[in-house]
Amino acid sequence: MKLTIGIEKLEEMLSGGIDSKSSVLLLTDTMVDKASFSQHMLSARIIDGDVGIYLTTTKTPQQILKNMYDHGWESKGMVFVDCISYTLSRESDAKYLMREAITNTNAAWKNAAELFRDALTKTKGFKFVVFDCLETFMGVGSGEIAKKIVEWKKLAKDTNTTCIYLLTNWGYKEEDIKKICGSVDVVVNLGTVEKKLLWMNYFTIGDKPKIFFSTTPTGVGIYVPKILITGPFHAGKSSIVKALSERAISIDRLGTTVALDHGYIEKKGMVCDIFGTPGQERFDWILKILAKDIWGIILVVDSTQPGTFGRALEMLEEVKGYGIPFIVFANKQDLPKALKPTKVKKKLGVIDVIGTSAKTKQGLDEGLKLLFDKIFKVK
Ligand SMILES: Nc1nc2c(ncn2[C@@H]2O[C@H](COP(=O)(O)OP(=O)(O)OP(=O)(O)O)[C@@H](O)[C@H]2O)c(=O)[nH]1
Ligand SMILES: [Mg+2]
Repeated sequence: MKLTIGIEKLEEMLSGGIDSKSSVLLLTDTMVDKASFSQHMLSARIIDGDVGIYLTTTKTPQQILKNMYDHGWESKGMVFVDCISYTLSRESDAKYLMREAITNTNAAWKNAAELFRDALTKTKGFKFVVFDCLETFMGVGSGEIAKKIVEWKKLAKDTNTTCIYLLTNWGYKEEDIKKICGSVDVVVNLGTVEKKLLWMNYFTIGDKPKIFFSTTPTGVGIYVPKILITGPFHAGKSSIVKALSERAISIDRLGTTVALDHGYIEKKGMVCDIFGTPGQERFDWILKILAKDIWGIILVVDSTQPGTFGRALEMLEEVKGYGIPFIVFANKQDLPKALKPTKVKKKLGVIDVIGTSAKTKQGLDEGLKLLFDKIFKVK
């Protein structure tokens, strides 16, 4: 059975979700907040009825609950295996509390492993477990850790448990990483790349494409740094940027854009910055500047003005580099004279046309999602 985990693109990569009762390793670079990533998944599982179990070696249960609360994630009924409070001399009412200093790796590992086994066997129902994190115990050796994970894999099957293990690669030997990767069912890589002085986090499995993400106050969202929105004069670009965005600014004079629109979008697992161009020809020189480093294009046309479609295609040519995904918004569908999207599609001769209205917000979210899907083809 496939389990939903609240991160759609990752579910697609896993052919519909994480396999129930499987063991997954989140193997991450040093600059990724792997704990938040896994807590987002955990929240989705708790909402779906699983019991969440969280083994922690670095943050106290209170800190974890606060992080989850701040993001609006569900943490109801979570069971903690607390391997840190004792070391920090903090009070803890965790159900499973390690009474061994984390600094004594061998003893701590033994104790943590016992508590982990206890938590899995004694907690009733379907369980989703986050083991945060393995690197605390790397001192006992990768072979020992891999051996235990294999043992727990069997235990997980017998106790209806799905396990997520977190491991940051602090430059361990390749053979050590290989051993641990070999002990789980799936390895999800969380990484970071630098693009134009912007550090971006991604996840991927094997040699599948990298999906960029951002952990925002509302959770893990698939991240596109720059989408361009262009189209003829008065097609509705600025209105669409406003309608789609959490925050938006337009640099307009007398009701027309003279420089650009900027909006920040954060919705339904999607995060992006969107840049709108002016529509008037006298500003076409700005188009080329705004079109730098874009990941996708939304071409907006006014569906009541088929006379402007030629200009729309010219503008698309102007900004479209080779292979950049684009879609067309056949805007102003709320107006009675608007051509239907199928008609607009025929006239323009392009594939993806969505009927939209900046007034009623019809089609805007679907259109954006379609563009995201084109940008991140994972299948
Ligand atoms: N009925 C209707 N009116 C719209 C819609 N979208 C935009 N408008 C109106 O169309 C006019 C132009 O909208 P803008 O959003 O400024 O268009 P623009 O493409 O940014 O225009 P320029 O920057 O001048 O090229 C405004 O009066 C909007 O209120 C829509 O979906 N339906
Ligand atoms: Mg405008």
